[in-house]
Amino acid sequence: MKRRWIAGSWLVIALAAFAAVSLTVNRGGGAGTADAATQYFGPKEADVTQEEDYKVVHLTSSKFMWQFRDDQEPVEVWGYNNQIPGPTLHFRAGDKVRIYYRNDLDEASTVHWHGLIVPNSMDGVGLLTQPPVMPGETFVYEFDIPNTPGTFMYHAHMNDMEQMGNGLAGAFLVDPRDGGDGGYDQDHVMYMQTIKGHFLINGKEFPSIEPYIVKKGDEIRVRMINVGPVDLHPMHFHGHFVREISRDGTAIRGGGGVARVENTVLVAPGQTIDVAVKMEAPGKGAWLFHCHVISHVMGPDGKSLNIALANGGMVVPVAYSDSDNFQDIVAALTAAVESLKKGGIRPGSGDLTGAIQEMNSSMAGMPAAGTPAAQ
Ligand SMILES: [Cu+2]
Repeated sequence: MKRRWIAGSWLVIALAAFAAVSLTVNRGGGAGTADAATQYFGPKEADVTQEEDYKVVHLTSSKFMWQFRDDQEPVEVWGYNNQIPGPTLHFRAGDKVRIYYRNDLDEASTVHWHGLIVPNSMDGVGLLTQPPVMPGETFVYEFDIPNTPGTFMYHAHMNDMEQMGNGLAGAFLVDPRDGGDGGYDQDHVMYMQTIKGHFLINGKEFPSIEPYIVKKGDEIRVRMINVGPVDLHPMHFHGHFVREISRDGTAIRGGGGVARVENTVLVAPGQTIDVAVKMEAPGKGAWLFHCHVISHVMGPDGKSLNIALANGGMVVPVAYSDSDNFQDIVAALTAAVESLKKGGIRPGSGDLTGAIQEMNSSMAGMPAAGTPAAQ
């Protein structure tokens, strides 16, 4: 079941966050209030049931219609359980899992558990480690989750270019056996995929990608996963440095050195990189976390990112809900999103001037150029 992205959702999410913050403040004595357990943000997780000692999930591959942006017509994709990406599989190290895979495509397929070391017969390479799962058939995968907590993926492993290229993949997360996992304030899955010329994060392109709503001092984890069959994505975070904490599910230990700290993280196809980010941007405000291959921040009709000209692609807005001007930020972004949804703004057209005027009025309360932002 896909989440419905409603018009003005930026406003809804942002104001909900703002309300939550206000609520905390109003309670009084908020200082020292313990944070809730890590909040998880990402694609919908698979439903898990129990059979004997096994945790059980069901995956069904099929073709269905999917909207990359809520203001565009749905297009046909191939995926698992009628969602892009497929449901996130989320287990603990040591779990015994049983995955019923049913193939409702009109061609053979299999599923590969990418990055997890499983018995060879469960590795999911069609015609090499198992017979192809034919249309209408079900194959049962069973294996123990290895003791390697981290971020992984799963994907089809037959006719790969077409099957993965149309969407047959998902995220696979493994928590430590004791369930404890770093104590981050937020845990985000940033699942990158290209389908039919659309550059997607969590199955959507900007402006239908959910923003990160943070507070100063938060530490967030972002689990970056690149499932695209071809493209590399240098993910660039304005205003923040990130610290790599894991690659391909393997924790990066200090080892006397310093963990890689950078501003742009290159994620290759088939790779996962987890980063931790301390949210301490100067003046709080709103920042972009986006792919720096500029053609990946364009829609299929070739308009590249400028907040007024944005036309899609791999852009995650990040906004501090405790900014003094948070309501102005929300208004400006909402105006930008709404103006581009009217069919896109073309440079040189009257639309652009009008849209920029509209945004300028929304940004009236934001710091003027040259004004040092308050910390
Ligand atoms: Cu990219």
